[in-house]
Amino acid sequence: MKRYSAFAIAREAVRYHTGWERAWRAPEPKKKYDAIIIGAGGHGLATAYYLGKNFGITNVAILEKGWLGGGNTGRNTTIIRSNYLQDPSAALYEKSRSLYETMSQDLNYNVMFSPRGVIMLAQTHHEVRGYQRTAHANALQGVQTEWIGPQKVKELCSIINLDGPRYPVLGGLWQARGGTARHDAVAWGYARACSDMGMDVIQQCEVTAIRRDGGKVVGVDTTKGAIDCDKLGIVVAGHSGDLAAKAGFRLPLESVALQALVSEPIKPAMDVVIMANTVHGYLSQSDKGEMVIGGGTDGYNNYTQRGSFHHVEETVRALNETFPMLSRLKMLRQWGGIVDVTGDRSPILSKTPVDGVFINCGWGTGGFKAIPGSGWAMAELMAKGHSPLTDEFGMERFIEGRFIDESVAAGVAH
Ligand code: FAD
Ligand code: PYC
Repeated sequence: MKRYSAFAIAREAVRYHTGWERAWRAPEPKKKYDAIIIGAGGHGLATAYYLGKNFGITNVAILEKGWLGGGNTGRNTTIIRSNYLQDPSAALYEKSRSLYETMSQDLNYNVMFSPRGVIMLAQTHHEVRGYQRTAHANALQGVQTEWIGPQKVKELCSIINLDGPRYPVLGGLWQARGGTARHDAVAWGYARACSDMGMDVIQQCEVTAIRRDGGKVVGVDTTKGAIDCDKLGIVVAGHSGDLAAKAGFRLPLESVALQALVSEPIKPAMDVVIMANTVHGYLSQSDKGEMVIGGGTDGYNNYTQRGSFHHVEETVRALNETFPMLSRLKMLRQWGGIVDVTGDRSPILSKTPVDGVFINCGWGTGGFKAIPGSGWAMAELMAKGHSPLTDEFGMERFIEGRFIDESVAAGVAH
């Protein structure tokens, strides 16, 4: 793989850009791999990347039924933060946030990580107490966050109306090194690095069955034929229940649509990310100038991967109270993704009842921020059978009643 650099741009500029090579190969599947990952979203690709980088396992295929990054990874509002409450979550999300800091250099691919800072607004006394508690927990966990008052919120975000009639802004939980990254660049960067290590990223290849010999996985059937493997990682977000059923076990998950929209582009108006969880919406401004706005999940389970108009209306109506200038903007487009939600709003990174099958799912509305950390941890789990970052996130916790409750930190209404 030729490295991307300022020198490469200059070189290609003088030869009319004829020397760029394909970012990743488009191979046909081999008969057998040491490991197969189902799902070329961020989590699947990151898992494969760290299998190669950290454990030297490169005889790997990543199978994707559509196009890589075409699931939730390419549909989210790109918010990155690690201000969770419970210790196992803080460890995992902070590992992930710290990997985002150096991801562009590590992958030699500009993922446009922008640590512009994230505020989670408190607009009720209940939220004030909740976020102050999180700030204290984060201090003990070594995660840098702070509680800030309303005036500081206004300094950081001048378009905010502090004195809303129903929900005045009472302060916020501020994470200065939270922010955003370009979501599809994250998928593309990992895919290019995996391909460069000799792994096969195979698109348009749907897994239709999981084959077992007794209690052990031996391979998968796909729309491109049967492929054998020693280990299998299921990393398919909203389709996790479906794939688990193919392997012969059940998951404590629900799949629901979550949606977002962008406004027409405007001049720079805000340079932080805001999550306003009481009026319910989250927003940031993209580099192109669009206001990127997200809402809550649909109130019923579905696999439709599209938005619904009543959510757009509810989200924008509620946000207008706190951000009145939004009422003057036109909506440019909206979309949805299918997110996989667990009862405690924490992910599942786990061995499964089938020997050799591992599952990474349940990131729900908040897994973009977790991509590198999750990939790092899942690779360790698949390579060594255990990872300190995944120990608490096994699926047996739902039988044992050992929940990792992150319903406040999730920030999105379910
Ligand atoms: P995906 O990216 O969905 O990848 C799974 C892949 O598996 C898909 O490409 C799918 O096609 C493939 N697949 C499924 N079945 C099969 C099969 N049988 N064979 C082969 N391939 C298969 N998170 C944040 O942290 N911050 C945010 O701001 C944020 N905002 C969001 C806003 C919206 C509107 C949505 C929908 C989500 C948001 N999220 C956010 C959540 C985040 O996007 C997801 O948690 C994350 O992208 C999940 O990544 P993934 O790799 O697990 O799944
Ligand atoms: O988890 O930070 C998050 C998030 C923001 C928008 C959707 N999820």
